[in-house]
Amino acid sequence: MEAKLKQLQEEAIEKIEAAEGLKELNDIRVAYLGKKGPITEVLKGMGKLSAEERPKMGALANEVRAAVTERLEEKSEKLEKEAVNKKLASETIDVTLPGRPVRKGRKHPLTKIVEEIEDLFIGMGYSIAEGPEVETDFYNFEALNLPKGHPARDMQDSFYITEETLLRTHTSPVQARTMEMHKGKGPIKVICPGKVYRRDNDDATHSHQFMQIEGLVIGENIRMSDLKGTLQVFAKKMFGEDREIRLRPSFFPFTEPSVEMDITCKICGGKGCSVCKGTGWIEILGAGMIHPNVLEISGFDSKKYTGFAFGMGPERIAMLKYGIDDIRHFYTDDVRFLNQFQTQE
Ligand code: FA5
Repeated sequence: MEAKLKQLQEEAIEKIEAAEGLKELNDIRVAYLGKKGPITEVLKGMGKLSAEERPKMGALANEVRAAVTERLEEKSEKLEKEAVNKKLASETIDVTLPGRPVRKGRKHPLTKIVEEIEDLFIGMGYSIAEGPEVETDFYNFEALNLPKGHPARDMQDSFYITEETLLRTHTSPVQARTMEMHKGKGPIKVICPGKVYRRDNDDATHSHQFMQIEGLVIGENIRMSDLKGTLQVFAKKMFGEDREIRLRPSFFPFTEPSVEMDITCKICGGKGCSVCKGTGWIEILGAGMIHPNVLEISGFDSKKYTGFAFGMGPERIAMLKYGIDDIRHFYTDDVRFLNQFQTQE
């Protein structure tokens, strides 16, 4: 029996040494140490032994079990370590490989134009003011000298939400809100960029949703010449030093006098062509000196304070600057159009 046990030990250890995987090792454990294994079988014959030999054999059997178990554990640890090392080696990252290019989004041409205009005015000491797109009738019209029923309301076809609220038709309500916030005290020097909405039919130069940038300056002794000088600086910085401006009389209920500003046509240099409809000039914005009624409605003393305001459409400005022939390109997300602006960050 002793020889048999020793032989089983050698046999099991040989197999353990030769084992190549954890599963194989487990099979060996079950085969040799399990209830139906050969060691247990041998021990079952202990009953036939003498009382002296029985404890000796029992101790030997335990030694064999312990030796096999120890080897199994050692080998299992070794195989586990090897498996981990193999996995680590296979998952090593080669940091010298070139990375995959990430496709970067770019700013929309309209965003770029708005930011360019903002920067230009910030450079002249303006700050930025914003207001809600869903506006009250009061700020959109009444505070701007356009009481209910005023015929000039027809100049801006509106999307009404309720009797008293609408999608703002221009950025001028931000003027009114800013003035109200200043509680009758100047100076004020802001520009107000944002989206506006009108029930205009979409065509090459009109959109039912578009952007505007409003300018507002209030102080003591602000004159028409300040407005003209400001607009001249803006036009030359935006379109080039060689461009001239002209102011034409116009009408807005919130400014008096009111003007529209034209710049010389880039295509013909002022001689007249199809783009400027033969006039040599292209209209860019509306402006004027703030009407005393508007100053008073917003709490400013119109004897002490004067001011000017202007409102422009960045889409139209971008169209002129980049030679874009249809305003709808800004809103149809055609990447062939958008990609043309990728170099100008
Ligand atoms: C106004 O909206 C005035 N609030 C501007 C103003 C402000 C005047 C302060 C005086 C003092 P007007 O309706 O002309 O004015 O619009 C201003 C600019 O918005 C236009 O010059 C044009 O560039 C742009 N615009 C008007 N309607 C549309 C439209 N449907 N689609 C695209 N741009 C438009």
